[in-house]
Amino acid sequence: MTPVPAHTDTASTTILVVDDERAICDLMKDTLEKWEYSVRTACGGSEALRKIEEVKHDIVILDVRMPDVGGEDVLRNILEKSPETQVMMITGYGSIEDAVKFMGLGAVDYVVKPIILDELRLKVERLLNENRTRKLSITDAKTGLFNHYYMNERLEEEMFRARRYSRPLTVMMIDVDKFKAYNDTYGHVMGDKALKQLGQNFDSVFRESDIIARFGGEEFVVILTETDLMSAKLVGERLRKHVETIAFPGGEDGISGHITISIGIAQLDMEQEAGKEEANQLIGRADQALYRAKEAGRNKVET
Ligand code: GH3
Ligand code: MG
Ligand code: MG
Repeated sequence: MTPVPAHTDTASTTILVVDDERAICDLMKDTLEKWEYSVRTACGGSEALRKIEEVKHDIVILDVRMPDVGGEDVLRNILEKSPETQVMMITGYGSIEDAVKFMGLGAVDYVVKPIILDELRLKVERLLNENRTRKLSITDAKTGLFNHYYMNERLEEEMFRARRYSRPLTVMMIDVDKFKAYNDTYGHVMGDKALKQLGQNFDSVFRESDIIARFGGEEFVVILTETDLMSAKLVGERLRKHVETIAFPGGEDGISGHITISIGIAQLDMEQEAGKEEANQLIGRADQALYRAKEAGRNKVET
C-alpha cells in the first residue's frame, strides 16, 4: 500500500460513514482513522440526518439500503444542505444499478460490499484530489473568497431555487470607494492586504449560507439566500458601518489606513414566465444601485 501523500491534509478531512450495520461503521471508522482521517459514524439514516445538520463533511460514505431512512433521502438532504460534500455510496454486490442511479442524483462514486479496503483508500484519495482541484478553481487567490466563475454558477442555481420555492433572493454589489487613492497613498501591496482583510471581515455580517465572491478588482458580490430587500439593506448598512471602524494595514510609519465601501442591492424579480430576469440582469440592477450609491456621495447603501 502506498503511503498517503503529505499534501492530502488527511486530518483536516472529515468523513461521515453511514451504515445501519454497526460492525461496518466500526470497521470503516477504525480503518479510515488508521489512515489519519477524521471520522464520524451514523448507524442509520435518521442519525445521519442529525449529524449532517451539525457540521459539513468533506466526504460521506453512505449505505444505499437502510431500514429507517434510505440512502436516497439522505443523499438528497446532503446535496441540498452542503452541495460541496462528496457522497460515495455503499451498495450490495448485485445492486450496482442502484449505485448508478444514485450517481445520476449527484453521488460521485460507489463501493461494493464486501468492501475491499485498498480500493476504498484509493477512491477516498481520488475524491480528495478532485476536491482540492475544485476548491482551487472556485477560489479567488487574493482574498480566499469565491471567484467570479463560482458566483455565476451559484447565482443561476440559487435563482432557480428561489423561483421554484417562491423564496426571496437578493444580490449585493460592494465596491471600495476611491481605492485608487488608497493604492496611491499606501502602495499596491498594502492595497492587496487591505482587500484581503476586507474580505475576511465579511464573515462577521453575512450568514454561512450567503455566497461571498470577489467579482474582480476592488468589487465584491454577495448572494443572499432567503433574504428580501429590506433585510439585505440592514445587512448592507451593518457592513458599511463595520468597515468604517476597521484599521487596515497602512503606511510604514504604522498609521493605519481606512476605507469606505458603497453598496448596491437588488432583489430577484419572481416572474416565472417568458421574459423572466436573467442572472446578468439581476447583477446589472445591483450595479445600477451601486452607481447611485457612488453618485449620492459614496459610503452609502442603495437599492
Ligand atoms: P470609486 O470606486 O469610488 O469610484 O473610485 P475607485 O478609485 O475605487 O475606482 P476606480 O475604478 O477608478 O479604480 C479602482 C482602483 O482599484 C484602481 C486599481 O488600482 C485598484 N485595484 C483594483 N484591483 C486591485 C487589486 O487587486 N489590488 C490593489 N491593490 N488595487 C486594486
Ligand atoms: Mg472603487
Ligand atoms: Mg470598481
